[in-house]
Amino acid sequence: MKLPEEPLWRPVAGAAGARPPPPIAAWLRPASSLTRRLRRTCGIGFAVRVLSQGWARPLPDEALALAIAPGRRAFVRRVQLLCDGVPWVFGRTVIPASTLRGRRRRLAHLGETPLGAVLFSDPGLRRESIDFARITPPCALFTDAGADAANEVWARRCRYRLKGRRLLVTEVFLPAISRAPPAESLARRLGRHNGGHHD
Ligand code: VNL
Repeated sequence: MKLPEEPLWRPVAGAAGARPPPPIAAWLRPASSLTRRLRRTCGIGFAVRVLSQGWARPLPDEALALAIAPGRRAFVRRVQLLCDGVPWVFGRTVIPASTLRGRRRRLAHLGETPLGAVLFSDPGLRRESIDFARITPPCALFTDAGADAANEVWARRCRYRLKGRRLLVTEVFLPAISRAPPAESLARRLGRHNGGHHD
């Protein structure tokens, strides 16, 4: 059963009735690396701010998605993706201890390096699923994302496997990103093409 603190994750954005506003829908689409898309839109004003990283209790729906036993800790990294100092995206990555083996241990030592730089260069990476949700209070993720000034925000959540071992990457699109120029049209105007990565 879903608790009121838990988002209703679905494989299609807006499947439950409420639809994401068009500017947000464009960002939710997994057309390319989000970091790359943000860099292209924001230019040199793009930055990653690490809010926290370390061993913590995953949220109940995260534990479920990753088959982590209740009460078990995982590596949780929380970041803001900023444009000119304004948070556009809240990123939350949950990595079970069993995934952080061998050379994947470096995922726990990213520091200010964007996750995508390491994740998407890993040849063992497969995207297993993608889900979308409208996030409203009293969702724990709403509070965690610092979305208090909004009534609702939209998020997508990708579950990946690295050589069979899971991790979960959640991106919450904050209100300020609605005022950004649409990423796709900008890219088209510049005549650039994306090569395939998803994040
Ligand atoms: C990070 C970078 C996380 C880009 C993201 O989503 C992201 C990170 C969770 O560096 O942790 O889209």
